[in-house]
Amino acid sequence: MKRLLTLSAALAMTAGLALAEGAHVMSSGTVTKIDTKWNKITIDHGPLENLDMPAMKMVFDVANPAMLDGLSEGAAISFVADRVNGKLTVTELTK
Ligand SMILES: [Cu+2]
Repeated sequence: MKRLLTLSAALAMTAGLALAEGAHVMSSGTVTKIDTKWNKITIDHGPLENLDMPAMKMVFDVANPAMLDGLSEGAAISFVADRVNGKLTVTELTK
């Protein structure tokens, strides 16, 4: 019985980790504008679950200017957006 309890505790921990990982899920969008001078990107994005935001077109800061390298307007991307110092910022981006 004790072993069973230990196992269920381990399962509960795993579920908790899965939830935390879920908040990190990639969102999809289309790049509509790239601003390398101010390190901003405009994305026509689908719903952002972690930010509780519906689909829309909006401007984000980018966490790292290198994320804009090789990116072109009209590109379909997967990305993670989060609030960094109160600003909506793209923290991960893949083409
Ligand atoms: Cu938005």
